[in-house]
Amino acid sequence: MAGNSTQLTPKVVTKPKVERPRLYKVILLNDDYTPRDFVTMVLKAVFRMSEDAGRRIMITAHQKGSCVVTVCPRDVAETKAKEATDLGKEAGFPLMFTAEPEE
Ligand code: TYC
Repeated sequence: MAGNSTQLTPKVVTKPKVERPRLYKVILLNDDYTPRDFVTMVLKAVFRMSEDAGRRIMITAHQKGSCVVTVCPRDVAETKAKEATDLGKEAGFPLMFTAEPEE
């Protein structure tokens, strides 16, 4: 037989680990000053929600202190949280959205 045609089977097969990018939650925080209709309007404008969905999230934050608005990649979460917070600031309200990693 010409050459060495022995087939070697590797003993250890390493499976490449593909890490999923971590997702971030955008959280709406309650305050005592921002009007309810304004909060709902911001949710509709920034997070493309229906009136109904926006109102339900606003009421949940109002009653419980905070509410998860959406879960998405970090850059989107941070950009939207800032956009939404800035709309409140421009109108003179202390409306606050934060972005934090999911567990
Ligand atoms: N608590 C506010 C009020 O009574 C309304 C409000 C709801 C503000 C949710 C912020 O995230 C919020 N006018």
